[in-house]
Amino acid sequence: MAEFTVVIGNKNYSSWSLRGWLMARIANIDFDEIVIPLDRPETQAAIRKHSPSGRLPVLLHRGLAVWDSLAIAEYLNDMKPEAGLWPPSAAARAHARSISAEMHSSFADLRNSMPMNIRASYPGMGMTAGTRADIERITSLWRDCRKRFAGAFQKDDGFLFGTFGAADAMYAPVATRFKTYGVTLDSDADAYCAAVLGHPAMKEWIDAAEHEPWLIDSYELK
Ligand SMILES: N[C@@H](CCC(=O)N[C@@H](CS)C(=O)NCC(=O)O)C(=O)O
Repeated sequence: MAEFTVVIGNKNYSSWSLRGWLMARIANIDFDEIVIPLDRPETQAAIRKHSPSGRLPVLLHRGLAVWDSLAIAEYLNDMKPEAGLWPPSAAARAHARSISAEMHSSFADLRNSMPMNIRASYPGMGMTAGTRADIERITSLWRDCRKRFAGAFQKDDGFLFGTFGAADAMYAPVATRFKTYGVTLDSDADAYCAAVLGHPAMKEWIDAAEHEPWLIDSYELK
């Protein structure tokens, strides 16, 4: 049994689970994974065995439960400060935490109109005025980040602060949504999404999502 456990929902549909799981991968911890299929009669009881909020993801470590994606990022950063979940300068860390908190608390139109569904292809669907405004804000904050911070550190692998970190994990489900819904992007946003979707941990998650047996009818657009 590994020292850590990450409890998640369906890899195809659960965007918050993807964020928490990526944080664990970035922290380079050895972890067991428990997948609880969402939207079933037994789902809530199964989640509440691990997570007091009734929400996933939750990270379990030595009798401690850490629920919520951002709390998981901070706990893993405490446990593994050398992993680079957050960037190396205070200014960049403040910026990374600001955009991560913004993702956590905003973009309801994008989230509601374009729910994460990795294996689906719904080009043109879900585009409302509100979704368009969310996409503009997100792509402009990505551009600003790359311009100000990506080249400032030792390595630039195409991510927001150079190397793949917690802020990228927070926006990773947005990159999958842009693919699912065929959102046309400028070249900067397109290159950033390609970097995210091409990261080995993302490729592993996407492959698992594509092979998951569960279909949640209410999450599929008609
Ligand atoms: N703010 C939370 C959101 C977690 C969340 O909403 N998770 C959803 C799955 S994506 C959930 O657990 N839903 C419970 C259910 O469907 O019963 C976080 O950042 O982790």
